[in-house]
Amino acid sequence: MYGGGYIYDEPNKRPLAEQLAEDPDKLAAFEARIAKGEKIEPGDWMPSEYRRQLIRLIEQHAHSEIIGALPEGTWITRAPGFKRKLALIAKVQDEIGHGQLLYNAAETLGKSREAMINDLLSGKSKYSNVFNYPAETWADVAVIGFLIDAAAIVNQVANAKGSYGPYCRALERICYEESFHLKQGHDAFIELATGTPAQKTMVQEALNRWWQPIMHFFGPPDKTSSHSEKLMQWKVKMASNDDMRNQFLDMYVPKIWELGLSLPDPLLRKNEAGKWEYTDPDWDEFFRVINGEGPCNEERLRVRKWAEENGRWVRKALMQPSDKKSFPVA
Ligand code: BYC
Repeated sequence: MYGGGYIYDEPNKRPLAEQLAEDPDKLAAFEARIAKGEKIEPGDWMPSEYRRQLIRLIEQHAHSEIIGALPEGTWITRAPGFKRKLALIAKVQDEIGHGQLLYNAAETLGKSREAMINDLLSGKSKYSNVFNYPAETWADVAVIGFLIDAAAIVNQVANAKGSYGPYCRALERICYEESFHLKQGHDAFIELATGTPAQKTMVQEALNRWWQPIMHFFGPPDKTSSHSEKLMQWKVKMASNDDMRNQFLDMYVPKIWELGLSLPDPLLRKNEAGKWEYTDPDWDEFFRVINGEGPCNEERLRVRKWAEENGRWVRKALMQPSDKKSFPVA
């Protein structure tokens, strides 16, 4: 474990209305800046609840990138052919890079990297539900690269226009790279979907396995989402969970159907008002998975702990004063 701690105030447990009442003039000026579309920067005054929410959300996002590298990472040595291996190595490296960018953005709010990693490893912090499922076949990697990256792009393109400068700038850069990931996932997906009968079966089965976790990816329905209202008012989230889910369905369901594949939901259809209707995914499963009881939660954290412990000597070496870093000259 790292030894660092919080350098920002511990999450305020007082009711939100009470916290916000503490400085109504500053709060009004802050909200007016957000309403005008200005970016809030690290040194600016912000309500403690805005800071706390941003830390929670950006930190979870950073953990999702780092843990999200694991299901695909296990396929690097088994990807079919040299070019697919190269592309997958590059993608997995990018995801780790996204984690670094996001940890940096969260650090600007006053929580140390060490504290964030400790909270991930102890199970205190959440990360995206989707990475707690196994990538059983190469087709699972294609589904992740195509549809999970697509879902992430829908969320990130919207939130890149949000109110907190460092998070928005990190998201913009991430979106450029994610659009390449989407292309490589789409390419692998199409190759399987238009391939031999065995390949088509493999991708259909992967799609069936991943559909529910993908529907969960955008978060619980708006009526039960605990943070959305305030985060949307403060322009941290630029669309609600249900609106993002709808946008994703609108963009990607037709692409899946065009390839002759089906989705495991007999009720899935677009209604006359242009909204997608679907069977409500199993939200009890979602909450079990995000609270540590998914099929791979234990394994994911075990691998991260191993990496932290075995990388400790590298971090220690990097922290040495620079005169001790150079190799001795004979
Ligand atoms: N997974 O009030 P709500 C990638 C939690 S990585 C887990 O609606 P919020 C990639 C939520 O935290 C990119 N937990 O929450 C990487 C809250 O619990 P707490 C991943 C979830 O935050 C490698 C509770 O449920 N993208 O693409 O307003 C390879 C109530 O929910 C999830 C991001 O991380 C979930 N899916 O909205 C390939 C985007 N959903 O904290 C690809 C950043 C909800 O109260 N995150 N919860 O205990 C967000 O935009 C928002 O956090 C969400 C949820 C829209 C996901």
